[in-house]
Amino acid sequence: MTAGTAETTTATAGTEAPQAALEAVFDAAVAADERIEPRDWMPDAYRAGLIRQIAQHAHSEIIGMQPEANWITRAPSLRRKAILMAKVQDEAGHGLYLYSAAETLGASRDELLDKLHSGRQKYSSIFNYPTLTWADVGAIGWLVDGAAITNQVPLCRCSYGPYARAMVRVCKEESFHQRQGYEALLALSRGTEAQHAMAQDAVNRWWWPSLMMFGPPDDESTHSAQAMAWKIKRHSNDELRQRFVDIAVPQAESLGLTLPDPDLKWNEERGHYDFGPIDWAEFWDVLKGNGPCNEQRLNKRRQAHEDGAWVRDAAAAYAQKHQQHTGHQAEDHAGHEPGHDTGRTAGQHTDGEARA
Ligand code: BYC
Repeated sequence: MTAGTAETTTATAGTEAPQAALEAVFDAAVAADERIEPRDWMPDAYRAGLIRQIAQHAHSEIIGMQPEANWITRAPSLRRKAILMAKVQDEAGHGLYLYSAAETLGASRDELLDKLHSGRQKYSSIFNYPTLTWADVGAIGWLVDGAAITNQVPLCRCSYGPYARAMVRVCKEESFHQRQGYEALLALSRGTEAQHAMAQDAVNRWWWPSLMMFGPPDDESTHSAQAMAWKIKRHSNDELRQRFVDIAVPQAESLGLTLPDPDLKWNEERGHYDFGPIDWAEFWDVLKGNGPCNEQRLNKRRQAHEDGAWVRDAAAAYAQKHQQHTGHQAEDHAGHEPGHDTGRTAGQHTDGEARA
């Protein structure tokens, strides 16, 4: 929201304006394409819907590290290994921005992680498929990150400020990820016959799951209508899926690879590629937990969380110590007038605390 609108909201909230007045300010901000910020009034369902989507997105980023990390130790060269490590680290960073964005809505990170670990919140279906060969790393970069960019670039204009701003950096990094995947696949495609076949096999396996990433068809999408009215989503699932197909087909041609869909054909009238039916039964089954790797991914995530407990404990202890220290400092400043110091300066105090 603009400062003026935000002030209006705060003022109205302070005088306990009726719900309708608050809603009117919110609706006007959304209609004017202004950003809703954490301290602005927002409908409960808007807040809940955002927490759901942002949490699912954050979970996808950190679970998405697993299938790729699987290949770090076996990357075919030092260069490929360094690139892949950087990419997997980026995904952790994306998770961090997104959990932080969810926290601005009042969700606690512990609670969100607990929901992921107990299966009460989802992560993207795509990460329940295995990475069988090195070519899968290329296919994920090209197709999965390509689909992610198509979906996430419009999220940079999402009505909720912290989510939209997080997406700007995420998309820049995703572009690098997509290019590295394309380049890795191109090297394989132009390599030996066996390498070419490996690249083709990976594309065959990742194509359909990548199309499923965009979510169910519009007529089965429960959240789209409201999310689009609130400008959280700017395009429907089917629109973005089509956009992705249109981008991917010529790229596959330049890669010298084919896409595993006999119905894929340019439709002059529509100005888009037609494509064959998606196996939605498989999609819903994966969401229910029955994909090839659901169990493995969640188990590994729970284990990583347990293994990281000491880091969280150490960080919490450090924060507490720091808090006590700043508390002492504040007391010192409050208790002593300038010029009436006891001789212990704040600097000395800090040093002492730090070594304690
Ligand atoms: N997988 O009403 P709908 C990445 C669920 S990370 C699982 O259309 P919505 C990367 C949906 O949650 C990529 N579940 O939902 C990371 C809902 O169930 P609930 C992740 C899905 O939210 C690391 C139900 O189906 N990207 O690229 O309007 C390494 C009905 O769906 C999926 C994001 O999260 C799915 N694919 O639209 C490499 C982007 N699709 O919650 C790469 C942000 C749907 O009612 N999210 N469901 O139980 C979005 O844009 C939207 O949430 C979606 C779904 C388009 C995904």
